[in-house]
Amino acid sequence: MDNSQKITITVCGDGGCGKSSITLRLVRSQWTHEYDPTIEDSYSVTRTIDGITYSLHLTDTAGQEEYRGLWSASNLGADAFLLVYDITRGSSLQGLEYFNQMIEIERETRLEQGQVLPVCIVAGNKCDLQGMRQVGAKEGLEWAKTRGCGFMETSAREMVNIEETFALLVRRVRDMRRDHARGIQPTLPSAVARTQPLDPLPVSNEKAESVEPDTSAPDTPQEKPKKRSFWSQLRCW
Ligand SMILES: Nc1nc2c(ncn2[C@@H]2O[C@H](COP(=O)(O)OP(=O)(O)OP(=O)(O)O)[C@@H](O)[C@H]2O)c(=O)[nH]1
Ligand SMILES: [Mg+2]
Repeated sequence: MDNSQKITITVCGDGGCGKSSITLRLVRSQWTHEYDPTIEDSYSVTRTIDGITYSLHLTDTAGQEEYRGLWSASNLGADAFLLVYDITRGSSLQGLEYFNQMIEIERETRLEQGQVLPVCIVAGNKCDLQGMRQVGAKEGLEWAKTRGCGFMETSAREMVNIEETFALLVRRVRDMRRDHARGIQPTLPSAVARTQPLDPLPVSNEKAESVEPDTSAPDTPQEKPKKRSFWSQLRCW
């Protein structure tokens, strides 16, 4: 019998920001330089987080404007949204506004219907390309925070913060479901899915840009580091 808990995730963002690369890194540990615009692809993967097995169903959506009309309504019904931008392209962060507005409407509809609210995590991808950075980590963090989203900088290429981003997302969905079951329903996006502050991770060799840890809504994966060298590269909120 399958006892895993199902979580549906819609991955969205502008064309070329790395949605497919992040998704493929999670589901297949696969990396490709080739750029092949996605129309829409779905994947399933299992992860055990804090002792619970989750079946993650990911939809890698189309970022290119010409394919966006194919965005299906079911994408909006997801438990969680991963909003991806490219730190080397400022317009890709602005592009997330389009998706966030759709999610806002969805959030209000679910609130009215007494359903569990969706979780949003923003991923500032391509953080390996430090020399080409256009969006500071602080700017990305602020964007995410003011919209009630969690935030991570990622590199699909260097495989930085990929598992951690999905672990953060799963924990937020778990907390959201638990609060909903207890009758605790957040009323404002900014009040959504806050987790308790944790001490910031020690950082020595940073791939992601440094930002003063924010004590109001930081999110740090709680799983024990497997490899010190890997964790020393991480910075997350
Ligand atoms: N340096 C670097 N390149 C990346 C990273 N992630 C993706 N890329 C590259 O960026 C390009 C676009 O990546 P995709 O994953 O196809 O982007 P996408 O968001 O799925 O694009 P659409 O399907 O068109 O919406 C590819 O050439 C990738 O190799 C990253 O973390 N670092
Ligand atoms: Mg794609």
